[in-house]
Amino acid sequence: MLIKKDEDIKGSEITDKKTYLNRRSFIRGAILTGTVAATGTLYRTLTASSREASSRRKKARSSEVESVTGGQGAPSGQAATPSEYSVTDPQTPYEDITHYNNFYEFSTDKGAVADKASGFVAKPWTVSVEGLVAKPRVFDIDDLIKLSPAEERIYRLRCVEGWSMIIPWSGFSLSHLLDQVQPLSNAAFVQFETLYDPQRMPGQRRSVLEWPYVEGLRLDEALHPLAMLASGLYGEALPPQDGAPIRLVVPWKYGFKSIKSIVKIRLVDKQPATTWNIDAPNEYGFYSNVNPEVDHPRWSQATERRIGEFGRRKTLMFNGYGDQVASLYSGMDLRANF
Ligand SMILES: Nc1nc2c(c(=O)[nH]1)N[C@H]1C(S)=C(S)[C@@H](COP(=O)(O)O)O[C@H]1N2
Ligand SMILES: [Mo]
Repeated sequence: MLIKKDEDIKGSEITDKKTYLNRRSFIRGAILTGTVAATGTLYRTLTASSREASSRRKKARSSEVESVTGGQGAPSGQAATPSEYSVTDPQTPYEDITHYNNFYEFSTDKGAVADKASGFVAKPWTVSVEGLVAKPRVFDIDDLIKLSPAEERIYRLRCVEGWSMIIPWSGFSLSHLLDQVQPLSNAAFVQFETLYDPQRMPGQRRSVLEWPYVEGLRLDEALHPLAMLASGLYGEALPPQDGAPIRLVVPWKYGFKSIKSIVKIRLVDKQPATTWNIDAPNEYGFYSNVNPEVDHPRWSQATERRIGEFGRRKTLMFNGYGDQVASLYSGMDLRANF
């Protein structure tokens, strides 16, 4: 049967089989058209996007200069200082980054997320930082974004499904926010929560996942300078489909750890529940570090498809960030703690 072809499932579904079949019977008629639409979008962007992308890039570069002086007081994380953490791989075109998305709150079809999310207004917006902290605080998004100067960081993003992109985010290390609230000595983990609002996020009207989407990090992972709060992309405010107005980016872990549209950050003493682990604990662990040696139960993680490239490339341990992050896991069995 066409829709069960290995290639189709591998490239388009992170969901486990149970949910997949469930959902398929729920929207039986729609899934084939969805697959075709997604593929069409991808091919179109591969051929038509390079000109637009390079003009975006130029624009991104010129806004580095403007944003240092504060710009127009725009609420976005305009790209600013280039970062020492950037990789030099060629950047994925803006069109692909914004039209090939996983954001189940809007759609399970990567090619449809941008359209479904286009009316999403990420304002007003607050982020509550709470739990085991000395100074809990509800931040207005405009204040949060100004906590630390925006840096442009070009990071690899490796989805657990086996594709990857190179994305120029703007924002700053999550540690700057955590410093503000002063974690208590018994805080050991950080839990993150996405907005729950089925009116504005129509995908939440279906139980494809347990809502709201939640994620978590160990506190030392969260304090690692590579763990980033991003509010911009290519020097512009984050578009809804990429997690407006603010999202986490943890480049050494599979993409689903990089939770979008965050409204709550909670410091806790025990390892928190995480959405994909709740959904399929045998497939998605709490750590979810990119690891080419530990396969997903249903596919290999040894290689990946870089969006915009043909063929596959080797997946790197910790997504290529091993020099920076491997010490966080010294002495741990990364097969048991997948
Ligand atoms: N709230 C929320 N965050 C999410 C997701 C989601 O469905 N909901 N998908 C994750 C997955 S699987 C990936 S690969 C990345 C994709 O980010 P991008 O669309 O900006 O490339 O977002 C992650 N964050
Ligand atoms: Mo993903």
